[in-house]
Amino acid sequence: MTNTTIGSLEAWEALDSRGRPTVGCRVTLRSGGTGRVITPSGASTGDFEAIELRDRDERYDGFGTRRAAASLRGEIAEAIVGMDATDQRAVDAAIEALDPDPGLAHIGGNAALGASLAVLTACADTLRVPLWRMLDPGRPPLIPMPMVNIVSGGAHAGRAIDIQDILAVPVGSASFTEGIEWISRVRAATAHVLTEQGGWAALVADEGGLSARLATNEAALELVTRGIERSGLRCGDDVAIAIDVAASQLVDNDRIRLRSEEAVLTTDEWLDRLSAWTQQYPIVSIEDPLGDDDWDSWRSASMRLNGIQLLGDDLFATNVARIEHGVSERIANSVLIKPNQAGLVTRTADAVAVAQHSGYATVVSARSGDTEDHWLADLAVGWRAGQIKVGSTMRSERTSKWNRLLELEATMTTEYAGARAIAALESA
Ligand code: 2PG
Ligand code: MG
Repeated sequence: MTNTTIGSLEAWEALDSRGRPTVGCRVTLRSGGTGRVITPSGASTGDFEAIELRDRDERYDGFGTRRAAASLRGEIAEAIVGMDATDQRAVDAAIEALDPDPGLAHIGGNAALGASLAVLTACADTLRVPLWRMLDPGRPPLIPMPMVNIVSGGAHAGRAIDIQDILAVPVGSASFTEGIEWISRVRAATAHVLTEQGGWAALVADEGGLSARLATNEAALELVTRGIERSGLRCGDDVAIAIDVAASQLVDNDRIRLRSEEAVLTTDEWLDRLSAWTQQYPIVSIEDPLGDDDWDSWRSASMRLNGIQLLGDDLFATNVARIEHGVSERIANSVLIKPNQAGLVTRTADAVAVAQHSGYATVVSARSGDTEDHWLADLAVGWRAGQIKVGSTMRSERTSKWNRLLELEATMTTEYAGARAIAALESA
């Protein structure tokens, strides 16, 4: 038995930023070192991600996580207590072996990720190294380019508009610190423009972005573009726009239904509209423009939207096999990385590695229901993801990650990814 042997595991029901239950997990090693993690939870969840275990009883509208916490204290603890925490792959394999379902539905993807990440953080605590150093010790850290939510719609904002996120990316920033300051200016300026238009800028969506009931989806692009201009920064050169359509939420019989505009579009009509937007607005990245299993439409999108970062979230679901399939068919050019879609640290790391080896860009992402934890920032830095998306510049579950990155940039000599991290801009 060594210092890094897993000594005990505790678990409890906690709350996420939406006030919905999630799981907390604390792992203690024989050294006394601990790792404590509260897992995040999405709203626009795809069909191919790890499955959360929920109580489905009268508490919290069925969202309670007592069963997930019990799974951690019971079978997961039994499987991993006594193992060496530094062998993350073996620990994750032991957790995986408990569940015949690849989506981890029986033990709960939320429980599995809690244990897996708590083991990783307990190790960092015991070895007295920053968490990012545990990820890929062979490579130097890299501070990611932020992709920041400005206006929300879809499942994060009562479907005020259909597109889920209009985000700003500080493509011209020389450092993360400068980039975040620029985007704070853009958010404030966008709020002013919205107020002038008669909107109510005090309404904030799940990720801290503005939640405005605008007449059309395009009006949101227009609003953020005006916001960038109003901020005094150069539109397109200093700050560009990214969108997350989260189309799995909009697909209706092979078509895209835009409820806020009472329109139903074929894939071709929708792609026409998206390409027109890329001409009119400074858009550098489009996430999930189509349904999460519609590979044919994604193939057309990949041909039609070239020159843009085409980012697969629900499409790839942080799943190695799905990413490999996409790469072999030259679908999309970048992968959103969400640890709780994969359910285990090593599954997530493998997804990052496959994407990076294939020349795909990687964007590490928080969930719309997130927590005060900031391990996500370290994962992005250690894996050299290049980009990170955690919501707006406000609300503590968002700023905890930005603040960790500000801390890392201020306290060590590290490289900043900058705009070259964005797929399709690399060579520009
Ligand atoms: C997304 C995420 C984060 P959710 O779609 O990219 O913005 O949303 O966590 O609801 O899936
Ligand atoms: Mg998404």
